[in-house]
Amino acid sequence: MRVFSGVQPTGNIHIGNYLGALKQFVALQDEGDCIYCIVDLHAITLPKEPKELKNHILDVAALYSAVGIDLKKSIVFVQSDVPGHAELSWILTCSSYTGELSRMTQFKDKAKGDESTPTGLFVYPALMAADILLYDADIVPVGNDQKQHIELTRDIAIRINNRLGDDTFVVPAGRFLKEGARVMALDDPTAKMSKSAESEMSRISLLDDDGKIKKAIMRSTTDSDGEIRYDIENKPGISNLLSIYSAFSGRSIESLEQGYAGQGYGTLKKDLVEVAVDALSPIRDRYAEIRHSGELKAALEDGAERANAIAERTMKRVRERFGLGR
Ligand code: AQP
Repeated sequence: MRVFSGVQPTGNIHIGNYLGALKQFVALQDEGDCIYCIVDLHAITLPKEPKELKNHILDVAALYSAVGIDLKKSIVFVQSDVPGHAELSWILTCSSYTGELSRMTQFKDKAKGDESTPTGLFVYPALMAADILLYDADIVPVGNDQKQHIELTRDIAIRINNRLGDDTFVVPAGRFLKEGARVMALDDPTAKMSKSAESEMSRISLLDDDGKIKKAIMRSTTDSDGEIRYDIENKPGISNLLSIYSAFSGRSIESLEQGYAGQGYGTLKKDLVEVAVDALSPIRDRYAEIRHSGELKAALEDGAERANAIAERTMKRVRERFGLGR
């Protein structure tokens, strides 16, 4: 089984990215051949300060290792080190429809109908499809927000396979977790926790210190009825805290509801601070060890070589099927 996924090097990697995606990346290493990318070409769909981007690329690589991705076992690499992503992205762009791209909710949310929206944001899903199809991936571990993009990837792959042969692309499947697949903002539990939200209190970044973790959880938005119960519709704040607790600790929501029955929100929040700090402090330590090491740079070089070898095999097949080249 081949596994592929990626994270954008846009800074502020948070517990939503961790609980929705990175935790799966680690677990799947025992089940298949894993390829984990730092998708820097995706990051420039909105303008980025070049020096910052370069730093964030190494930050994500170090975080991959810090959360438990084995840099020798899995292939970890930077997207722009493999030219096949951009080439296949163009080919897939030509096989996608403007109608289906216009329906992508992430595009609609970010573009908001503004005519000066970068075109890259519009064709982003074709690049994401290229990332996945380039490696003949069977499984793509991601958060719920990527469901629509995975569906589109499958549609494009099937469309091309129907035209050019069933074995042109492997049709991938998304993999989503039960708890953690959609972590909401702590200060507004109706919005997704995101790297780009202005308020620092909306998220917990993986490198936040214990004080910041405590502040964000203790100040998180809840409700006034005082009952610890999972109910997304009516109690989004408490439901979000229960989900995060469950994803960090492995305890089911039901067992948390029973365990906290009759107790106040303050107790739940205090315990969650402890659970989060216990989970995140070893990640911070490992990150500090590896971030500026030669080991990390060597791993990315090796990863680029191994990824390129697979990508080039796919591109040969794809160019042939499309009749490209001499
Ligand atoms: N809130 C979330 N809950 C669960 N999973 C999440 N993911 C993102 N946010 C949540 C998952 O993390 C992986 C990497 O995400 P990405 O780097 O590709 O960027 P994104 O989805 O655009 O992340 P953000 O934080 O929301 O960034 P901005 O603010 O820039 O848009 C993906 O698997 C994603 O599903």
